[in-house]
Amino acid sequence: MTYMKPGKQISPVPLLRVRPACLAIVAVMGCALALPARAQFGPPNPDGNGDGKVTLAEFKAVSSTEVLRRLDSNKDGMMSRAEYQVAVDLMSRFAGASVAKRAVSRFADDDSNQDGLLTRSEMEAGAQRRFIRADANGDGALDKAELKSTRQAARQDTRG
Ligand SMILES: [Ca+2]
Ligand SMILES: [Ca+2]
Ligand SMILES: [Ca+2]
Repeated sequence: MTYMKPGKQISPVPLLRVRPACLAIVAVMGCALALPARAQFGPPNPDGNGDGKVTLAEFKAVSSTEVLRRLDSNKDGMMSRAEYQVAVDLMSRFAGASVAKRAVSRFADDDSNQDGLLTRSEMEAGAQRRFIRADANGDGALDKAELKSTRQAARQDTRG
């Protein structure tokens, strides 16, 4: 386990104050669907076509393409720990230390080759694992009930 200290905040990022906060949450999609703060920050809606269900494609899109678009500051197509830390700091501020800590461990989980960079495919693989876990009835889409239990599970998770 390589937790960074989520409570320790680096310098504020005024220009990025609100939008990365949304993104931050999207970056940890399991929690993302989960946070009450979601409405407050207005992150991208994972339900791309607005039909009330989130498909794997929609889920992957917000978890990789959208995350990279906002957090990949040096535009190398990968998210480094430092780039991610911006989001983690915001999460720590807006959503609490336990959510931020969870986000840090999620980065480590998704970084399969442990090189401190998340590639698009690592992010998508992580999103897919979380999606499959959340899709209780295995119909390939997350409906409201499934999103709700994911949310509850994430809360349980952040409590410990
Ligand atoms: Ca990058
Ligand atoms: Ca990696
Ligand atoms: Ca389902």
